[in-house]
Amino acid sequence: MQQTLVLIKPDGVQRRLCGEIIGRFEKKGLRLVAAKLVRPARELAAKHYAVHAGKPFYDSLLQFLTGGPTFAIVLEGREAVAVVRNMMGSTDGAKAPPGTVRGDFGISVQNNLVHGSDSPENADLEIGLWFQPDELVSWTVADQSWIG
Ligand code: IDP
Ligand code: MG
Repeated sequence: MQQTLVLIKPDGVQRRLCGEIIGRFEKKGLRLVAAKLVRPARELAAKHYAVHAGKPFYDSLLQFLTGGPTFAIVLEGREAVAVVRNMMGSTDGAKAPPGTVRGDFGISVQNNLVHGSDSPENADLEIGLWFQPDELVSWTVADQSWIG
């Protein structure tokens, strides 16, 4: 079953939106397989956002991500990567449609509440950055056959 890495970024934690955001993903049918509050070191933040190294917003982005606790979670489910990306909304909160996390709660480009892996391959890489293998818990949802 597909897995994806979700980060509730420091602005989401500071704004006490962890429960709201995780609740949306749970109600959709995704299941939690790992979760922890992390204050990432710059090295972890730099690896996570390595693809953006050299861009004008890169330094500010690393300062943002290392500036407070982040809630890191792994979610599992059918098409988990695409489902989370759709529910997040586009990068800029001012443009993200209502009904999405960024569209409902954010208006900033950088401080946009949530990260979700953008492909199954990157999900595997990112899960490996943020979690040890034994931190992922495999479990069966009792009503799985009703959810799909
Ligand atoms: P994504 O999170 O929607 O996949 P990316 O383009 O991968 O967006 O950018 C990673 C993160 O970098 C964004 O979520 C946002 O926090 C930040 N970011 C992206 N573009 C800008 C920008 O133009 N200015 C400031 N921050 C940005
Ligand atoms: Mg991205």
